[in-house]
Amino acid sequence: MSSKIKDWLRQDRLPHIYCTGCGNGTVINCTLSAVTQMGWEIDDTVFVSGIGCSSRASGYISTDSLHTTHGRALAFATGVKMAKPELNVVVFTGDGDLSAIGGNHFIHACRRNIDMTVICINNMIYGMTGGQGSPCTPEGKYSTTTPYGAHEPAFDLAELAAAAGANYSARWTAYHVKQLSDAIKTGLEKPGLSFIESITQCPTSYGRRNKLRTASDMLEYMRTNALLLSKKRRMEEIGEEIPAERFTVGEFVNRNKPAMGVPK
Ligand SMILES: Cc1ncc(C[n+]2csc(CCOP(=O)(O)OP(=O)(O)O)c2C)c(N)n1
Ligand code: SF4
Repeated sequence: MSSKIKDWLRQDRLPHIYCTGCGNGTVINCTLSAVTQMGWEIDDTVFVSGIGCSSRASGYISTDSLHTTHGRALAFATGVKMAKPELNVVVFTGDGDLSAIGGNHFIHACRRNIDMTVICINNMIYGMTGGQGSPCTPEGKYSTTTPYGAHEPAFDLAELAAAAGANYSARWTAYHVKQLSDAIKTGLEKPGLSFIESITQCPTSYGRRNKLRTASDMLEYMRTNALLLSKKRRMEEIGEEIPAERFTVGEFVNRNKPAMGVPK
């Protein structure tokens, strides 16, 4: 870790609460790598999050930060941006925080295209509260509330952000460290709402119920099943069947529509 990234970490909050093998640290590291490349100042940057393991991330960063109520990170972040557009606003959120209790805020923050970067750590589960199914639990997968396998189709958050109006939307995983850091940096540079989703391992609440007990099992799962968006589109064109287990990664949208909260 470069000393510049260390400067952005709140050393007095360590050790962190995360379980052994949790992927949240990787996403924090990718984010701070992108932030330091931007040359941003700590005093000009605010991190906002809701509630959940992933949302604890804002507390480990040495900027001013808001660890808010469950599902309301984007509402608080919108308030910060509207009051002080000159600040850089970055949001950490979980799949439950963002797309279950916070789903409506997500859609409307994208529709308004508010100038912030939203990083969703999607571990496909409610991690902090013991492994309940979330709107992102893939069909057929096990959780404490889907003991026979999830029956409902999962949300595709990156597609949702693009459809709702965000200027930038990308999905990678905690295995794709370089691509994830680059996508976050593109998001930080982009005026308007940037959404970056990272599929991330939670061996404790998701892995152990889905035959992926260790972090390396889960990283191997991501490596094998991530399908580049461009490749998926080619497969669809030629009518090739896409196995249910596979999920798309890449850039879903990158455009420059008018945005709210962009500093003048
Ligand atoms: C209004 C409200 N409802 C429920 C909770 C309990 N709660 C805390 S964290 C959490 C789920 C977190 O899941 P997710 O956002 O996916 O984050 P993760 O812990 O998986 O990173 C829930 C339901 C709460 N704190 N507040
Ligand atoms: S429960 Fe899952 S997401 Fe939460 S700290 Fe443990 S491994 Fe990470």
